[in-house]
Amino acid sequence: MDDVLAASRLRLDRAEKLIVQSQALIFDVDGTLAETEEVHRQAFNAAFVRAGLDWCWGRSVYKDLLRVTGGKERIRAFDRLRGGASVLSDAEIVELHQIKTTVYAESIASGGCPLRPGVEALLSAARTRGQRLAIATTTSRGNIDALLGATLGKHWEDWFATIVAGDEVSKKKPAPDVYLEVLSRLNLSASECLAIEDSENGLVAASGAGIPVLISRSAYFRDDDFSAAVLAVDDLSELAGI
Ligand code: XBP
Ligand code: MG
Repeated sequence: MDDVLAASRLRLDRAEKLIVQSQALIFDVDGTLAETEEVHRQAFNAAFVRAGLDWCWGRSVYKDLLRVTGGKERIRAFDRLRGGASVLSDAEIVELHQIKTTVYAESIASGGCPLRPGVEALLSAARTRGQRLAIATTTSRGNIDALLGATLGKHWEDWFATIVAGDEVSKKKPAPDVYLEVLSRLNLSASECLAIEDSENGLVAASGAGIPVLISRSAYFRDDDFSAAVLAVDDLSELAGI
């Protein structure tokens, strides 16, 4: 028991050092900054209705589908999973995803999803310490704008040194591309940064780029394997004392 306590104390100490001493904190968006995945799921379902498809993703199906990162890729994976011939062409997937993005962004912009506990406090504390902030996400650029405009205000972009969204890199998470692009734009090495993520896909992506990872567990990814993370917390308010 003493060994377990000592090990968790060590993890917490390392996480605290990384939070305070890193040159930059790099944040995932979905699940990390806000519990957005339910809003995404409902937006997908609304888009299916508008497109005349008889698809409906319940929570359990969506949990499995979340293994596929990116909305367009998720739609394509579901279409293939159903067996038989694919219903949708690439162009139709892009169109369907555009409807989903509009529904999602409208819902988020109307204040439908607050930041998770401890998020704004960590962002503000990092700015006060002179650390740079960045975003490395799979989601579309307009969705980040909708979420952070509604929560941090219209000057939210001033908070971040750089923002890299899913369609700006060739491979989405769990590939490391989005994190490698952030490092290159920040002109920092991986060990000078800390990534804050909520999913195993995100952990693999950031770790693949060599960046240490702090996990803030979210609703859909609570049971993922986070053993490679520096620390996993239930939400960032657990670190409020730092
Ligand atoms: C988030 C995602 C996103 C959203 C949908 O992954 O996988 O695809 O579910 O966003 P992460 P889009 O948090 O690891 O970045 O529909 O805009 O692609
Ligand atoms: Mg996430």
